Amino acid sequence: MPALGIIYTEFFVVGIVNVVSNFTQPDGLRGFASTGGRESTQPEQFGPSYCHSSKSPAPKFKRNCFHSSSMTTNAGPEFFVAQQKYQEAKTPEDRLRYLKEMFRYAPKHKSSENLVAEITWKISRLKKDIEKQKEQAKKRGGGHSLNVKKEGAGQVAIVGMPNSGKSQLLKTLTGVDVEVASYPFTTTKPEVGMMDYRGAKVQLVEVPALIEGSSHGRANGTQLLSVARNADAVILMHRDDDEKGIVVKELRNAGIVVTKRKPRAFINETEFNGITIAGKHFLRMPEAEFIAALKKLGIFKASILLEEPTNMDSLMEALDETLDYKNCLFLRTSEWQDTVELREKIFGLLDKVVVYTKKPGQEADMNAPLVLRKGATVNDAANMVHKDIASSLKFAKVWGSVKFPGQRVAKEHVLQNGDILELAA
Ligand SMILES: Nc1nc2c(ncn2[C@@H]2O[C@H](COP(=O)(O)OP(=O)(O)OP(=O)(O)O)[C@@H](O)[C@H]2O)c(=O)[nH]1
Ligand SMILES: [Mg+2]
Repeated sequence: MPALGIIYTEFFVVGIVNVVSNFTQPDGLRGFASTGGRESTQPEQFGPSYCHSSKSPAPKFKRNCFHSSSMTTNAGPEFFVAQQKYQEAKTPEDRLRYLKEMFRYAPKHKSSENLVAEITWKISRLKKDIEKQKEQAKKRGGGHSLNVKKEGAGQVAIVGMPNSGKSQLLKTLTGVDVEVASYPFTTTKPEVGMMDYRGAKVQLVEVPALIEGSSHGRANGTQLLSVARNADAVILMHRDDDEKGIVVKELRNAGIVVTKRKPRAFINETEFNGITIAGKHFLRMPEAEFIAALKKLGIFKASILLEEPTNMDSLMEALDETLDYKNCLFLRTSEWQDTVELREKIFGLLDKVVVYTKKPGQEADMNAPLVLRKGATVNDAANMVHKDIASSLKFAKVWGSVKFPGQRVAKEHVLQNGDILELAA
């Protein structure tokens, strides 16, 4: 116990020293990379007390400085250790690791919201930088990708831990001849099959098994997760809730969010000073606090559009360009059957509809539907058939989602899944 006490005291001292010396640390992390110089033009906007020493002259903003670091006085010793390591880190990957630790140990109460938001933001920017670097390295010829070229109406990745039944699902739904076996890691490369859904073809890709640590590169994890990231949607196979939790976590660590959809908050940088908010009634924190927090992130010129209840956390998530939100179907091994409903759910992940076309006086071809995005209109469908048909369209009739069969509809009429459409040009 005494030994622990000493260690704790040391950490605490490191913490205090660290907070005071924060301003003097050199580092290259950008506060808000795309804001083009806002940091240095508005130094007085940032946290006053810890970003410069009282002896130093003009308080010049340092990019590594945590503007919200006055909050760190409430943090535990682990936070300060992580912050120290972050400031000493030499590589972007190390900086990211210690930022994540700082996030883990940052106090999570109301008064530290800005600090947490700032760390989240820095993590987001750094991840993006790292990804960009990786992309550039790939273009220069380094590394190889396992990504599968997309075909059909859309691509759905089947992910899960070993033996969760991924191959069984792929085989059943697509008829492709993949090995199903009781030993783990049977599938060693992405396996592909095409699933029929009412005449449309959905590409299913079995991603070789993910495990705990895949997101840190274990068992080829980085490449496997990039296959999932490349897909339009995900099916997550699991034998129990523990497996489900592990895979969700690994996906999340790789920037793939499957448990919620992207928050509907949008930010546009503008030419003019000031922050305007449309949809203020959705704001779930005092406006002044919200704007102050944005300014601390270096955002001074922006118009913000809120389309659902939004707090600082959800805004940060919406702004985080490194996150990829994907529709996901959670399937438990043994608890599914090859039914129309299952195929419908899988197709539904793509946010698309199938629409069959017919010529006047003829039957519709039910084997070759148009695949349109949800919300598409008669005009969109006509354009997909042929531009000339769209421009010379006289009228259109719909069977299916309308009040009576063969009802005449306008060009702007929104088509529903399974509709039959007659275009008269
Ligand atoms: N009872 C039952 N067994 C299943 C089901 N799906 C798969 N299995 C069995 O579970 C084992 C693993 O199935 P696979 O489909 O090969 O699992 P996988 O997720 O592709 O495994 P890896 O490729 O090794 O990651 C096999 O012995 C299957 O027969 C299911 O729905 N019900
Ligand atoms: Mg398999």
